[in-house]
Amino acid sequence: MQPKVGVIMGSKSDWPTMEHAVAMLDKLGVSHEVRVVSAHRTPDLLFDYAKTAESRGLQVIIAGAGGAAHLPGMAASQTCLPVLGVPVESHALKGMDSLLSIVQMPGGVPVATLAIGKAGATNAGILAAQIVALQDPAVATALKAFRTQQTQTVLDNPDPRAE
Ligand code: RP5
Repeated sequence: MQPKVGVIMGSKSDWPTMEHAVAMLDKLGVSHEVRVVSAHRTPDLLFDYAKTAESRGLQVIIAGAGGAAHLPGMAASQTCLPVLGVPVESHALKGMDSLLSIVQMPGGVPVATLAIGKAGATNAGILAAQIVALQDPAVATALKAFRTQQTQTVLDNPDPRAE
């Protein structure tokens, strides 16, 4: 199926975080592709990927990176597609460096920045599905079912001490 979401990350070492975004896309039935694209190790590949994303049928890009995390911002500079940035938790600064690198875009080239780590990657997958759902009724239905089930799970388990 033609991918609607592109999931890119700066390094293979980002995968344990970014796999949570992909898991949500799988769960919600959103077609996607996954690539390692590094802003500083493969800059030409990054430019080519972002420049051709829209013409290849992508509707959203999820970009995860850690440290001096310029991947989401550089991707956003080369496309008008929405770019969702996931700050990957770094060893030295626990992802604060990644978060600030991604969130502090100068006005004019936005990156929608998620939380650090697993929660951010999970929410990036859900948010990408919400964007795709604007034009895809099957994904909209899957999203509503996911939210309903999530609510029901909390309501069904009111006692935090229960196994
Ligand atoms: C960034 O540098 C990547 O996104 C990764 O989070 C970080 C470390 O990369 P590796 O040295 O593990 O390849 O570009």
